[in-house]
Amino acid sequence: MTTTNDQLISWVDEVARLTRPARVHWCDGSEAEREQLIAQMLESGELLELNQDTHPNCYLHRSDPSDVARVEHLTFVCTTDPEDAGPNNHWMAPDQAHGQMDALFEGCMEGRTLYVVPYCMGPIDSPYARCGVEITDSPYVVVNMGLMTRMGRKALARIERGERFVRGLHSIGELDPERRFIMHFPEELTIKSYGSGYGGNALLGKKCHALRIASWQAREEGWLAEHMLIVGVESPEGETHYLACAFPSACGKTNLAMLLPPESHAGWKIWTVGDDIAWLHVDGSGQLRAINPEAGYFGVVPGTNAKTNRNAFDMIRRDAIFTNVAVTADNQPWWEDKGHGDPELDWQGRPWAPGNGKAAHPNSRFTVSAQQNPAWSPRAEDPAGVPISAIVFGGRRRELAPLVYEARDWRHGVLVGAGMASETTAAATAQVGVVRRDPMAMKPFCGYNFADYWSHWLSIGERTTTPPKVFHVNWFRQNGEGRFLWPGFGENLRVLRWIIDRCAGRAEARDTAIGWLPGPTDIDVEGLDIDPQTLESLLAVDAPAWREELTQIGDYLDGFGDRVPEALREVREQVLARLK
Ligand code: OXD
Ligand code: MN
Repeated sequence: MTTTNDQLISWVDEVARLTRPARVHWCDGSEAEREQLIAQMLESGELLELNQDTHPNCYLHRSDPSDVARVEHLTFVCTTDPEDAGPNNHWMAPDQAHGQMDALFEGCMEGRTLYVVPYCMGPIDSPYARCGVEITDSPYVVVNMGLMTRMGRKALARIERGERFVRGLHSIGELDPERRFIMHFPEELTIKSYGSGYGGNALLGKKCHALRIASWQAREEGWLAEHMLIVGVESPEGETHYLACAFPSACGKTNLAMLLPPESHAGWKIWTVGDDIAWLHVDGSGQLRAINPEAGYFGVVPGTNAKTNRNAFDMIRRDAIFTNVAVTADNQPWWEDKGHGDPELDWQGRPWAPGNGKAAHPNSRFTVSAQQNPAWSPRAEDPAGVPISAIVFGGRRRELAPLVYEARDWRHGVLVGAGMASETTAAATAQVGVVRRDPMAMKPFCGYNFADYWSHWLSIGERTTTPPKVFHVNWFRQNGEGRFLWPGFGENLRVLRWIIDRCAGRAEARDTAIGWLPGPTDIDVEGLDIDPQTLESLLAVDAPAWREELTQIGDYLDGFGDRVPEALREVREQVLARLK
């Protein structure tokens, strides 16, 4: 297979001259190709077979121990004007970055195969979808891209019809942390990633394209690329609302997207459209709609069990790739809180010893096709996407943020998103558990200046006939002893119901300084083991602490200087005034 697209041919030729691979393979995305790649990786040891009786077609990949998460400190946005990348990104001048990267890429594929991976982000027939081509020397990346995107012939056909495509060049290089960089050139729709095989750094369709480059493209074209799950909630009466929810990495997006209604909620159904990324467009009638650009899930494994996420637990029993989990004596995948079995070998393949830390890496992952999810929504293939009733922001906050509150209007909602903060997790290599500002859960992913991004958000609201309501949730409140106040998981449906009822004009709320909050009887807690004081603390607004928070948000916004939209500063002052 090759192509009729001259631009693509000349780019592949140019890369091949630089990287000097032993051979070039154009990926067609076929089953035969996938089988051949898996056979080759089993032979080389890049993949290990898991117990095929209990986990048919499941494989384990053990990454280099230094290469287990995204590397934000090595991730750059390279724009001509540094102000366009903004204080939220590491910046390098495009010429310098190209020079530095091309020096790394020179000859790096000697003796290896160069794979050309055409892919489409979004339903293949959707006008909202966008294409890219990733060149990589990693068969693990190819197989994962095959699960995570619409990869191969059909994507290439779109590109051959003349569509612009994002160019992503990737090599695992020497997997040396000293020679590792993830560079984005949004003005050229180009990505260069060297020295890592980890999902967010190497599966370029995901964070690099569908968020960093796409957010830039989205601003130019008038839409939004967001770090959001998309979930459909269907009532027993058959009314379905779709919510787009932004949470930072490893804060339960996958769990919420495929939530299993608790027994108390017989007749309710949850439909997963997406678990990580949403592309949002205002349609011709002024309705906000969302597509999931991805076709698979790259989810955090530890903590997944029959109670926390039965759908995910079932879906990763076959045709899944596991990265950095432990294995049992009979070669089944194992992770902390799996609920049964014992580890025999840890994620590095060493005999399991408690002194060596967790058996599965805290950021160990599964990759599976979205269609394996029992809650998968066929609307995920709808070229027009799904209509969005509400935007939900959320963080991991031990204190302060109540279980749920509603912003007064779209402008206030943009401030709620811009002021988000969350405790850091193992999804990135840095300290875990420290609270940091993570606006719209996009801190690691916005491909341009946050100040311009907030202006763009404000303008999207203006283009809708009725902007969706905006909410903030926090499943992670703790008491003084570190015990979670809210049961979370399936029970989160109770909060989603209040959100939906607010959208439909059916639910009560009380007016507070920070927005609309449910009163203690507005959320259905029947059958939950939760005492009135706990509920009260979950729904309380601590005015002095919020004043401090709003002051910190003000300082944070000031860090972005004059480009911060005036409307955002005004709403912040209004909220602060109400707190006084
Ligand atoms: C992810 C992440 O992998 O956010 O989705 O890190
Ligand atoms: Mn994510």
